[in-house]
Amino acid sequence: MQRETLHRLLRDMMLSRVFEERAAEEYTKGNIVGFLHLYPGEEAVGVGVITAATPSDYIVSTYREHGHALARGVPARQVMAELFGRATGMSGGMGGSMHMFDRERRFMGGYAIVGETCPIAIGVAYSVMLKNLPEAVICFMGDGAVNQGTFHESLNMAGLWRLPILFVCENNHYAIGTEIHRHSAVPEVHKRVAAYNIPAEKIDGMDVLKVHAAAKAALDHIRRGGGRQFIECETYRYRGHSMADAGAYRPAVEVKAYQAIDPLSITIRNLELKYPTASELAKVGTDNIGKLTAHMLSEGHVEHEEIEALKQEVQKAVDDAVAFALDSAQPTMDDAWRHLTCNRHREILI
Ligand SMILES: Cc1ncc(C[n+]2csc(CCOP(=O)(O)OP(=O)(O)O)c2C)c(N)n1
Ligand SMILES: [Mg+2]
Repeated sequence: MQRETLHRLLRDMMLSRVFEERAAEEYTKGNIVGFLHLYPGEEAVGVGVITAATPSDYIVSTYREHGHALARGVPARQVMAELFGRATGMSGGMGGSMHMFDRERRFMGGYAIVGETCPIAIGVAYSVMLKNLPEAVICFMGDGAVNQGTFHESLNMAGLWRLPILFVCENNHYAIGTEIHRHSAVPEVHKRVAAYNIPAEKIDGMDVLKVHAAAKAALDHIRRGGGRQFIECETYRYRGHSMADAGAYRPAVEVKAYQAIDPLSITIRNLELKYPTASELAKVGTDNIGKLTAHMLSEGHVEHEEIEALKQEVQKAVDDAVAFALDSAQPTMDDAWRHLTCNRHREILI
């Protein structure tokens, strides 16, 4: 892999991590209200997949999408301002955390309803197929979505019509507090996908290089006309489901095992640490950012000083994003009306 791509992967994961931890702080200060679902721990999935996309591919995301938007190149200022509900936010301050949208970047939204991304992505993919363009649609969903009717109906259509779509299941093993083996008769998501004639693979979602390689291969295949692909990325979220959830249903060692081995010390600064044993660590694997940094250092793709510089760069971008959001105006009532369409005179529109 090219040095430039490796640096982008590392930067985007670090930016996502620092951005999200700062969003948590701003939420506790009352600057962000409503639901806030954060992404620490899962960066390798979003960043690995989105960096494999071309600008002409589409992305349909969930409510845990801030890191996805950042990886797609939306400036941190616009993402933070949206969380703050300001007019300068990427959805004009009217979407908030769960409804980020950027048409120019083909970021076709975050969605609050579990399983909602699937039929929306199918619609986009159907339009790409009709136009016969070498473009792909990326559809994210969580493991909690896989028992929704929309998931199965969408997979059936994608398999039947060989739509140009890459489904990415972010399997963090939990749907809020319910572990996957408690809600799915067959917890191996990729195995269920076989029923719809869709090639599916399970990937280590804590390893950004593996995610990137799998997504790139799948997207190339789709753009060449091969149609529908599915990857299940096994990952982990360090925090609770949302800021309203302390995540007390998970064994402490399961969470701390990941946090303790994070060399950037970004997620752990406010936590009392109890280091897990080596055998406990072996069971849960290695932190995603740590894995990539270790690889890049050992292969000579990056120097320690560059990592420090990168940390400072992302910290500056996030500080700047918060200052920008605080400085921005709230949307007005006129702004709210501007986005509503009402066919008062009952004209025939189509
Ligand atoms: C149709 C529907 N049912 C229930 C909810 C409430 N809800 C919000 S998030 C969530 C869990 C989803 O878990 P998962 O898909 O694994 O995503 P994760 O939060 O782990 O990223 C539920 C049940 C919802 N938003 N939509
Ligand atoms: Mg989940």
